[in-house]
Amino acid sequence: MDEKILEILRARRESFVTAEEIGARAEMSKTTVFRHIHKLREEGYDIQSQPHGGYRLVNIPDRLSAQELGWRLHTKTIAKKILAYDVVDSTNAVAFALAQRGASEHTAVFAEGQKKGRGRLGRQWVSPKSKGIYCSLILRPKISPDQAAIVTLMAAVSCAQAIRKMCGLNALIRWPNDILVNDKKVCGILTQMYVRDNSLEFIILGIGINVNTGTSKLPREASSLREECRDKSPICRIQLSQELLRHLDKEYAYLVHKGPEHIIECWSDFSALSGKRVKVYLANKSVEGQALGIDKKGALIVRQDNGFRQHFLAADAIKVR
Ligand code: BT5
Repeated sequence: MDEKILEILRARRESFVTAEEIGARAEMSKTTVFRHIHKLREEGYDIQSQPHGGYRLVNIPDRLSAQELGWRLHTKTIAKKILAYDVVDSTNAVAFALAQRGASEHTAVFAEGQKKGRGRLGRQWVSPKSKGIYCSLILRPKISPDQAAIVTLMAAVSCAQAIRKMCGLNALIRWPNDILVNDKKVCGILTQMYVRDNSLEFIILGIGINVNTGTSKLPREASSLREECRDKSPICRIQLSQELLRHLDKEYAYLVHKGPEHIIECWSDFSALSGKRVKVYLANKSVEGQALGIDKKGALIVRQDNGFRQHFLAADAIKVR
């Protein structure tokens, strides 16, 4: 019911809508309209009222609710079903448990904050409440486990596109899973897969973006989009999330229907490493050379000084100055 009232108010944001009109359109009594308006205000909706003039929606709360995230999202696959939580341990853990119980690939899990946000290899992802975007998508692509790395790159391309479009910042991808602005990490991606009998059952694609986070809360080499914007004014997390979900929807459709070529092409436009001298860190050694690009599986191709080329599917890589 709240949704119906919001729909009516949103459609006429420039003028007031009377309680009678809302009641008639939402098929409820005026008293019920009053009750719902009161509830919406308690949830943080700024609804202006005029005696006998009705109601006008002035502002929506800065909260990643399923209702706001799904409002006119119009994606085909990604986030058709949105679950939004206040604080969880990790959205990846929530999505993983849901996927194991059969949740569809339309499912997206969002949280305002995370107590045990995860990075790769048991690292931590700092997730202050109500400042960032923390979300995990359940994906069930029909690919083999050794092709799954390309999904991380698909997400990285989508994140870079969304950040550039919404914030006008020069977002670049540091292979495999970081988004940098002005050489500082503003976003990280954690892809986890579940494999049974050598076949990929599902992927949990976790994305963390520092949106309005103050730098004091972040590691030294990190920043947030707000901090990197010239005017430093708050960025609407709902709009940015929607932008991201739409890019993911488009890129994911390309990937599953047409293969990885489009991602590889886009990736090189956004790459912070292509053509640069890099150092690739593996579990017990590091390799230096020139980054040439990525292959069809999403592996980073590096030419060492002796001319030898290596393809790295999973590692950490940094630019060497
Ligand atoms: C990542 O790992 O960058 C993956 C981060 C994925 C986070 C999302 S949030 C939603 C979903 N649910 C989860 O639990 N996780 C995903 P990695 O490349 O291993 O980088 C981790 C390193 O980044 C840490 O060791 C820190 O140095 C640094 N770091 C931690 N928090 C950060 C932050 N908020 N911003 C930038 N850097 C951070």
